[in-house]
Formats: sequence, C-alpha cells, structure tokens
Amino acid sequence: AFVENLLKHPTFLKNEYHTKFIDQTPELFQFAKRRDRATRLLTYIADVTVNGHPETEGRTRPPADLKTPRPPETRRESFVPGTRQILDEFGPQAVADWLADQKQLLLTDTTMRDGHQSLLATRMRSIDMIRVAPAYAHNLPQLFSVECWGGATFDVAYRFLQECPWQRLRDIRARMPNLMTQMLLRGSNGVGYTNYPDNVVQGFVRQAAETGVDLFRVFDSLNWVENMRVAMDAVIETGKVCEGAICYTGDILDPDRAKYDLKYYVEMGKALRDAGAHILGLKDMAGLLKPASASMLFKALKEEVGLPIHFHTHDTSGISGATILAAAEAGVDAVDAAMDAFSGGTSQPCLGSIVEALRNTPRDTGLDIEAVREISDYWGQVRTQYAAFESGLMAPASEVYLHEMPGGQFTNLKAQARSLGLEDRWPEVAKTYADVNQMFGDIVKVTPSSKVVGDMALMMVSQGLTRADVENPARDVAFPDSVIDMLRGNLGQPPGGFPEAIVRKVLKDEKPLIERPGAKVPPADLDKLRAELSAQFEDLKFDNEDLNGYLMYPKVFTDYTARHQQYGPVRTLPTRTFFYGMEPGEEITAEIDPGKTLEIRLQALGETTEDGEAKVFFELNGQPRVIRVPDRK
Ligand code: BTN
Ligand code: 3PY
Ligand code: ZN
Repeated sequence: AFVENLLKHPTFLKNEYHTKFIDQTPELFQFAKRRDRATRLLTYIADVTVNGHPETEGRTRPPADLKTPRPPETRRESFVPGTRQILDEFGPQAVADWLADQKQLLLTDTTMRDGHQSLLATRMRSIDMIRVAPAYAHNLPQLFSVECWGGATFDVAYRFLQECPWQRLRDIRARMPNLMTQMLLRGSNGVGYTNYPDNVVQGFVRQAAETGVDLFRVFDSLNWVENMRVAMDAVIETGKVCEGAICYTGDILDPDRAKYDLKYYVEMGKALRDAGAHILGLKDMAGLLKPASASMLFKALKEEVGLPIHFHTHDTSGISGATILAAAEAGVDAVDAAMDAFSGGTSQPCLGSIVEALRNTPRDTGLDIEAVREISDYWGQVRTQYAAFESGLMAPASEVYLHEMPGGQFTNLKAQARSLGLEDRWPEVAKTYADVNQMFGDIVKVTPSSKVVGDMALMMVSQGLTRADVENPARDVAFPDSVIDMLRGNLGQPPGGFPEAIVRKVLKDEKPLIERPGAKVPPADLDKLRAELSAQFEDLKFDNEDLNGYLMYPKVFTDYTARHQQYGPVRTLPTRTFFYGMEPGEEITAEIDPGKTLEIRLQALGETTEDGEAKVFFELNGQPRVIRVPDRK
C-alpha cells in the first residue's frame, strides 16, 4: 500500500520528489527509502564515532556525563497573542505604531542568532533552538521579537552543521505562532560577503518572508542608504516589518571623530525613514555607544526622525548594560538582549538583568523573570555542549574602543591571528586594525567591510608593514583581494568616498566604481542557474529555497547537497552525537519526522579489518545492524 501511495502521489507523478519531499512525507518512503535514511544516519554516527568530527578535533570536550538539554515546560495551554498577531492582522505599520505607543521597554531575544554567532562561532544547531521555541511562545509572549535567522547563520548551517537553514526557520516559526521572528540582512550583500544582483536580493527576501521571517533588520556595511533600497523595498513589498538600521561607529562626544557626529546619525535616520523604514534600528555592532552618548543620540533620533527605535549593542566592553539603561531613559522603544547563558562578552547584554533593572520603573518590561530563568537554564545546558567552540575570552575588553571590531569578528580575528602564529602580537593586530580603518578614511566596520579591514591588518602585521609603508607610493604592496574589491567600489561608497591616495595606490590606473554596484550587475538568469544546479545532481530536484541557498553560496550549497545524499537528515541527531558520535552501550533517539522516532543503540565497536574498514554494531529500533566505515585514524 505504501508503495502504491508513493507511486500515485502527485509530487511523485510530476517527478518532483527530492530530499525535502522525502523528509516531509516519510510515510511514502517506508519501503523505498526509510531503511536508507536510517542507514545513512547510522553511517554518519559510525563515522564520527570511529574518526571523530573534524570541527571538534583537538578542542575542549564537553563533560562526559552531559545530558541532552531539557527545555522548560510550557506554562499555558494556549498562546497569548503577541506582536505576530498585530503584524498578521493589521500589517507592519501597526506594529511600528504599537511599538511607539508602549510605555514598557520592549525586548528582542538574540540568543538564536547573534548570541551564538558572537560566542560560539555561530555553531548552534537547529535542534537546540527548535526544542525551546514552544517555551518562548508560551512563557514569554511579551517579547517584541526573536532574532533567529540571517547574519552568519545561513552560511554556517550549510557549511559546518550540515543543515538546511530554511528548514530551521520553518521549524522555529511553526513553534512560535505569536512572536515575530527577526533576521539580519546585509542589504545588497544578502547573507553573504559580496554584492548580489538586485533580483537575487529581491528573490531572497521574498522567500525568507514566505518561509517565516516577520521582521527584517537591514543594514549596509558602509552605511550607504543607496545600497539598502533594493532590500528595503523588497521587504516592504512582502508586507513584513522593515527595520532600516544605522550602523554606529566612533563616538558622537569625541570631537576628533567628527565624521560620525550627531548630525550624521540624524541625517541617516531621516534618509532611512524616507526610504520607507517602519522602524529605525541603531546597530552598535562593536558595542561602542557609551551611556552619555546614548542619551544624546536617542533623544535626538526620537525627536527628529519620528520612527520608533530598536537598539542593538554588544557587551564587549562590559559596560553595555549602562548604555541600555541610558537608552531606556532616553526613550528608546526596544532593545536587543541575549538570554543570560548566552549574554555578555562579545554577545548582547543580559536579558534577565535588564528585566530586573527596570522592574517597578516606568519602563518595566513586564516579562516573567522565572520564565526567563528557566529558558536561560536550558541555554546553559545547550552552551556546555559546544565547549569546542568557546573563544576563551574571559573578561571585558576595553580595547574595543581602540579597534572597534564587531562582536562577531573580535574572537574570530584573534583565532585567525593565532593560526598565523601572531597570538603574542595581538595588541599590534588591534592597533593595526585601527590604523587600517583610518587609512581607509574611517569607515563603518561590519560584515563585510570589517572583514576587509581585518584581512589588511593581518597581512600588515604578518609582513611587518606599517601604515606609512603601505601608503608610501614608492613601495610595492600586494593587497588582499578583499581590499582591492572594496576600493574598486564593489561594496559601495562610505560617507565622503574612499581617500583618493589609497585608491590610487591599490587600483593604480583602474577607475573605481562610484555608482551602486547592483546598478551595474546584470540580473542573474535564474532558470539557467537552476538548470545548472540540477545538472550537478541528476537524481534530485531543487525548490526555491534550495535555489536561494545556491545563489548565495554556490559551492557551499552543492557540497552540502552531496553530503546530504551520503548522510541523510543529521540535523535530527542530538548535538553531542553530531559532534562526538556515541559510546558503546549508549542509546539515543532521533526524531527524523514528527512522530517518527529512531531508537539507536551503539552495541560495540568492532576491530578494524585489514582493508581499513571499522565495523560498528548498532541496534536500530531493537534490530541489530552492522555498519562499516573507513577507519581514517
Ligand atoms: C491584537 O491587539 O490584536 C494583538 C494583541 C497584541 C498583544 C500585545 S503583543 C506584545 C504584548 N504582550 C502581550 O501579552 N500583549 C501585548
Ligand atoms: C552580521 O552581519 O552577521 C553581523 O552580525 C553584523 O554585526
Ligand atoms: Zn550584533
């Protein structure tokens, strides 16, 4: 009967079955594929058990007795309506009006995006998010939004976690029907590091809205509003909330950084309002905004721009809590924070502490602190699983005011410096990063412009070059590709343009682009690219989500697809199993589909045969199974 159902299924008849069809309608594949999926999963587990996972090799291991994290109970039977209902019933302007009308400080939880992006190199797996999403929906309906998508998470899901980021979004969305989901979009750079054709950016936004993003925070890595319009217009067209974000750099109270003064930010706020933003974002990606500056900045933006304001910062300096309180006092409407266990350091300030600090004040958030604690306890257990990805940053870093590195880059660049043998020379890297910023004319540093500055700084320190050496017209310098690309104008224009001398030094006689890069790039031929993708995997069909993954990251996506064919839906494995395999005698369950659970027990590891194959003995739902994998140890 199953085979018959499968053969008559319309999707099958149209020859449109592919990995998601198999994942989404497993009942049709009970005979044809089910054993296959289980075998592929067992093969993955066997391989990691025998050979280890390359990503965790040589890194700190979580405690041996660590249990699978347990999400909190949901407190109410049904959902209390939240911001999602305002959006769905009344539209994005109603969300903005509602936000502006509230007395309480609204909170966005960033744990599922920036929290782990900043603290754990973006390595959090979907299953750890999906399991706690119902607790957010039931127990914290007063949240403004949950940031759970975009930024670096898209790329890392495919590249390192062997997961479909779209599936993650769909699963989280389904479990939080009353909360707005939020993503970070890098304007014309999408969720990548380079400018994409306009139609790729537009198509990506449409798909993200359809799969489940409610609020898009859009920024440009040089604060060029011209380069944000295509993405902002696309968001507005979907009927979702468009948050146009200003990236904050410098210090408005510092007369030596007059380029980014109060007037600059007010003007940019007005430009974003005029470009159609429903909400104004102030994105302090490095955590540079000081309390006194925040008071002045938010008062001015509220008065002169007139949009509700959403503030994002990082606690790298250790002092961002004070800035949050100053912002609340100055009338900011919503702020980003991370659940306690994922807060502090290069991540966001601590959500629970903000709730407590404002209790019984006019900006009392109204959040249930016990619910916050329960969810944070869960996140604490989750974080322990990822010990391999901890950066080791032990204390606040006031040096952030020197280099101005974004939270996500700071620890990453440190690790890069270490791998180049420059660990002892970190203070030099930090200072050089600041020098490079000045050499480029004092620019906003955020993905991808921050990566350009970082590449240049590492190159200079490793080659012993100073800023004066680089600027010396008589000296030949081999610039990193990313620097050449940025000075060609391919990331757009910073305020006032790039300094002419450095442009000439890098480009020689080549003329830089000063128009919006997207205006020059022809639209991507989507049918052709879809065909090109399909041709690489003759037995698979790809949907629009897949195509968007391919358009952002062609090689990352095809590598992911090839591994999916080999290993199957590994996203359902517990995180410990995914990174470390299993111990003899251990038993796990993997829910490969709602209600379809595999019980997997590792019985024993066999000897490695002469031809280098290890035998791994499992019990799968009570039945013995032997899997052979190459022993590469
Ligand atoms: C509506 O008005 O139709 C939807 C109800 C909105 C309720 C808001 S959303 C955030 C805040 N938290 C609550 O529990 N209620 C309000
Ligand atoms: C990103 O673009 O991923 C960022 O988090 C920028 O701050
Ligand atoms: Zn951030």
